[in-house]
Amino acid sequence: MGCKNIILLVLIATLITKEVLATQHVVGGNQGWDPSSDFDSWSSSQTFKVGDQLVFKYSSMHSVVELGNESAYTKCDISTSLNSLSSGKDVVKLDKPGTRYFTCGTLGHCGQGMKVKIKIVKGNGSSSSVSSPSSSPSSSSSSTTSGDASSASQYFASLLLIVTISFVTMISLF
Ligand SMILES: [Cu+2]
Repeated sequence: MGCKNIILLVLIATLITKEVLATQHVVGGNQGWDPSSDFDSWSSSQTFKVGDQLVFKYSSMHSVVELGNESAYTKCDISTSLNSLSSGKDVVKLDKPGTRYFTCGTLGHCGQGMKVKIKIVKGNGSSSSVSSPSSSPSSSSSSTTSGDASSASQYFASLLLIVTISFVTMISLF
């Protein structure tokens, strides 16, 4: 077996793994977490699944504040914040379906449009019946609980990759 075939196989395995594994969504795309980004059109261009991650990249003049509900989001009411981040490169795990609201903690930035609404759907196996808004997502904070289904598929994907790579390595040796 030639070297090219091995590279090809590893490439395919990597692609499969990427498909199954969680996606990282860089909030705002290339411009990142910045007032110049159009977050509404950015978020509507993405599909957020349970197990995916949001990545907020920004300069020190900004921060990330998670808001508890739609009305706080609409009114830019930061007093109800659930969580606040300020590292400049924050990763937020989307651990369950529902809607989450994020804005910038810097005075005035929310009003300038620096806010984003994230609708999270159940991952894997395009299940169309996802309980959308209605129920007020009051409690949605950290990322301690990992969705069983998504972590199982992640485990399977990693296993698949390891098996494929070792298989290819063995073939190339003999
Ligand atoms: Cu800001």
